[in-house]
Amino acid sequence: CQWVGLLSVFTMGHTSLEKIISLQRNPANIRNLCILAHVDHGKTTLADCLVASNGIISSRLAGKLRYLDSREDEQIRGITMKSSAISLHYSHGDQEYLLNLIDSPGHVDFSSEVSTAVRLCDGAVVVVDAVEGVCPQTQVVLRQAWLENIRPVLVINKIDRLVVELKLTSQEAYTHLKKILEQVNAVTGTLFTSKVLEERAGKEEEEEKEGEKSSGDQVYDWSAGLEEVDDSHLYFSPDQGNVVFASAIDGWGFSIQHFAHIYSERMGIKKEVLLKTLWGDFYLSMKAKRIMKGAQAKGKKPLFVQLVLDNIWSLYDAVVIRRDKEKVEKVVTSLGVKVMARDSRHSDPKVLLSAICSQWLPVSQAVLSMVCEKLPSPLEMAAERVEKLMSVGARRFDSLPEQTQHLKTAFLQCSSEENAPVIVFVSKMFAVDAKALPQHRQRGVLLKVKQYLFSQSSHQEALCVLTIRRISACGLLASALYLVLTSSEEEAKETFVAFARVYSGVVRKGQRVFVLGPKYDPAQSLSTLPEGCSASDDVSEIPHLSRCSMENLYLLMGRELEELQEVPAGNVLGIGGLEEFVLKSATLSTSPACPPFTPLNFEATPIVRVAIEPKHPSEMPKLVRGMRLLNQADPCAEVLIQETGEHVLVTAGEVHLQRCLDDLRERFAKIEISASEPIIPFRETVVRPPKVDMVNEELGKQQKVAIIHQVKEEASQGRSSDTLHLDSSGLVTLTTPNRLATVGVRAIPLPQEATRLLESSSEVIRTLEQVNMSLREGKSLDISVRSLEAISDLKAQLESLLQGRKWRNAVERIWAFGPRRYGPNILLNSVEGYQRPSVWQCLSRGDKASEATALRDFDNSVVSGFQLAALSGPMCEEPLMGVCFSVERWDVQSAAPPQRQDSVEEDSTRHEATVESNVEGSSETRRPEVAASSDCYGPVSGQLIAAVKEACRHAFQAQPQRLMAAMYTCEIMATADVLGRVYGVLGKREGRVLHEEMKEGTDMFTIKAVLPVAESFGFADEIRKRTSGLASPQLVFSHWEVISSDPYWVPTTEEEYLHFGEKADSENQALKYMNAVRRRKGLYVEEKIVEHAEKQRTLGKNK
Ligand SMILES: Nc1nc2c(ncn2[C@@H]2O[C@H](COP(=O)(O)OP(=O)(O)OP(=O)(O)O)[C@@H](O)[C@H]2O)c(=O)[nH]1
Ligand SMILES: [Mg+2]
Repeated sequence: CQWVGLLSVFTMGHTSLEKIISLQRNPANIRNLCILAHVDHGKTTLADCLVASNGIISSRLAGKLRYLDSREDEQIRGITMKSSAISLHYSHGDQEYLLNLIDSPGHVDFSSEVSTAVRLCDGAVVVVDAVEGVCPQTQVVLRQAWLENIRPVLVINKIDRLVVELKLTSQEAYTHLKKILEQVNAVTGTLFTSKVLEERAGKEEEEEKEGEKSSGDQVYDWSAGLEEVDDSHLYFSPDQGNVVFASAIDGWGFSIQHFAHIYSERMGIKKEVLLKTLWGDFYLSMKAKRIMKGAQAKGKKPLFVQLVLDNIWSLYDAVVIRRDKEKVEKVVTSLGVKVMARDSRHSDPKVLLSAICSQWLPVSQAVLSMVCEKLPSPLEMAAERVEKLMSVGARRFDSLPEQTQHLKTAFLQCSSEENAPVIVFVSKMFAVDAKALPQHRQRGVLLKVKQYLFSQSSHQEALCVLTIRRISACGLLASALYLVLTSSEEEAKETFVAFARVYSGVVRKGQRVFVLGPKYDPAQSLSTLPEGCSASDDVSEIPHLSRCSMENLYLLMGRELEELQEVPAGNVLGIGGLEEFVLKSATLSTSPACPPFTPLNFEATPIVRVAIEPKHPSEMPKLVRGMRLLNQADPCAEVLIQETGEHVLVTAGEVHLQRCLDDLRERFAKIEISASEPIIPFRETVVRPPKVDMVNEELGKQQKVAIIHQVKEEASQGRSSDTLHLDSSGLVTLTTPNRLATVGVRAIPLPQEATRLLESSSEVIRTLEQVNMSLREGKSLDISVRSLEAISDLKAQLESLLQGRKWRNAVERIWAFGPRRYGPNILLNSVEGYQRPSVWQCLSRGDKASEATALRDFDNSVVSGFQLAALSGPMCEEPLMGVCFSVERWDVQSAAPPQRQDSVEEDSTRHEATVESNVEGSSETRRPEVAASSDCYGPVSGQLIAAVKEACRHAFQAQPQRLMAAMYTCEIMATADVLGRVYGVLGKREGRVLHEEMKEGTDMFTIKAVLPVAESFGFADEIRKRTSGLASPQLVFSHWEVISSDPYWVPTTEEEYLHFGEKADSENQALKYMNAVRRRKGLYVEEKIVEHAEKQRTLGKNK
């Protein structure tokens, strides 16, 4: 027991647990921050320096250990995959601060981990590589920080590369740094402008409503708002104190405050003056003994170069480049730093360099001071942010119940009073080995020592040495080793710890709280729950509300956890014992009035799917359990069982996939598994008939006739029957088996831009559908001005994209979107004489005209049929995209006996509701009368659904069909000499280069390209190999693209025969993709496997 205490000293560095606990009680001095950047820009290295400042790791190892990358695969691959938190103590001025620091991954595949980190913070340290500058993920993280309303500060890292690698002069480096700052500010500038414009639009709308009567003609000033709003605090500028220049690997960093302080003492210039002039176009005039403006014009050295960069450059020159011993000694004495003999004798000059730099300009001090001064404390949370967190979806904050609105003050006060309501948000669940929990620490640590002792990896060796050194310092090595060797291997058990933050109140160990599901509605429950209901009362009847108790509370210390008894508001913490109640994220509160927080916004789209099987079929239950655990432990991975019974894992990309598989194998399932080739998603669509044939000959009239003829022929051969009819214009008419209803459907390709608009507006369409649903149920929903605006925007844009004769009035006639009611396909009502309420009815509420129209019976069956058709197309049962089904005929003959008529109709209205939620289930809800009237063919609604679905499929097939492929965009940075090879790899994989640009001041090129997802597997690896690791691409899902080749194409003209041969099966990419999908799904694949079978036949005979 004695040494458990000692070990806790080891994990906490030179700050005691008691100290941290006392700091947790003073929210004014707490900073919750995360480190964000593009991949490899040095986040974890920087975090190392900060961690070392607390003595948790030795400063000699800082930058090499990457302490917060605690997973083995993170160490091996050298990238962060999980965000992890650590609490640090820092004294700044006369104040003591508690910093809850979260390191996040930069690789696109793990951007969901960034979302989970950003949600819990008030500020962010954005790191930018001084050579690479602003990269795609830099923009993404800045946007994420912006969307969550957290304040960023900037660290320009890896400045050593400017000296050593690019060999820039200090003057050139200054120009380069200025450019980087401009780039970063350009990104925030765009975010800011769009927000101001949006807000202004919202405000105007409200004013318009109020002021409509008073003044009709207001002049519209487009620049108003932009000028009034003060935006200076948003931009990064060294004189604002929100920029640090650093080299994390060499352990130095500074803000200009630091140098202003030094030089004001040394040169007798006022600090304020230096602060304003150290960065910018100022120079020191020796003659006038003054600081003057206009360095550039006069060809003078800017102050920043003269007073700051030159010092650093000459240090690098002396220590690293020329290795001039005498000069080094001079510098060392002039800087007044002490260097140990073993450092100055070390063969690697970097050791000496970091020994000097970490004393002269310690990066931790620069960054942490900036954090304390510039980032807000939990007390300064903006009201705007609170409202955003509390109003889920389209709801307006002021439409929430009064008690709920009251909670806003609790957020803003961040109070730890006894009576303050507890509000906690869990942003992710992470798995820990049960032995690593502090309750079981003794054995856990020992096992770790054992792991280190027997590990081969060099990183771990370093850790091992470190650990042993610590332990032996405590005189414990012998006993530790003894225990290690005698302790038996036990099967490790995973437990989950919630990664959370307390927004209000004090969380106590064992406390009971409500768990609020994402769909929980406080308005509904407040009316049913008794007043003053607490989490110990029974709430089983309230939907989306449950209770749990927080079994254990932990302080997050990187790879270690420390047990806590209570945690006051404003802190980040770990909570144990929630795995039964929380899947991935949740809101916890003692008040049932608390609304669930808005869901995290994930930038990554899960797109790579694989089917997973255990090597030994008998281990299936273990796999299922493992996949469940994985699903809980990863914010972004999805686990599902397909209709085919396959267990499918959906991940954001290749690296993410690899990590998930490793996790399954080694932690969650602990069995051998095999994963299928990645399942590539496709979309099916129709296009306008081509004007030229495959050999680029214009299709003459004659040939067109031939094609139509062919279609007709097909129709008469197989597709047409007595209930199905296809006319030459592509209209498909189909009659239900009982001959009571006939539908006529035509498929029309949507213009590309319209498809893209629908695809990107799925959230808006979903809201629209929700509103329509509640209107149909007779309820009204309070939707926010912003959502209404988005809906009317969408409508206007669609109208402008659907122009021309055939789209006349089409937007008004939209019947539904699909699949799943929000997809990028449209069902159009072109039935003569059928006026149904518009899908846009929420925009014209109160308009009497729209209320007069009513739904026809079975309206919903038509929609359901369309949904089914859009969900899986006839080519290879993949979802449709960009198809408009225009229903031109819908006749219902009433052949049922007249006395039964009423009952059918009555029933049909009841059906509406059930079909809504469950298409297949509708047949079970039919009533006996209907069964009678619907004869042997089943219920009318079911028949109609099937008929519409079939009609849509046939109409689809009557048009030229195409596959659509998912595309990645990738940005590759490569040096000039490997450029050719990058192009080679791209070309081989059907990639297309969009543009190529040279990064100014470097010899690097940035290439932006698109690449089909289907061709992307192994792409990153191949590029890395072919360029010896110099280029590394980041693949981000971008859009869907039509594959131009026709999978059903066969040559019809003489030229085509000549060109492609009779079978034309040589190079049809689309056909290849289509058949691969069909084969995977077990569908019939039409292809000749044996071409010339004679030989085989003879073989057979000879037997
Ligand atoms: N030259 C130089 N290299 C650095 C510096 N900081 C970090 N590096 C190197 O950059 C590489 C990436 O560093 P990490 O700290 O792992 O980067 P990261 O941002 O955490 O990367 P991810 O977490 O994978 O996004 C490592 O090889 C570091 O040694 C620096 O200041 N100068
Ligand atoms: Mg990292």
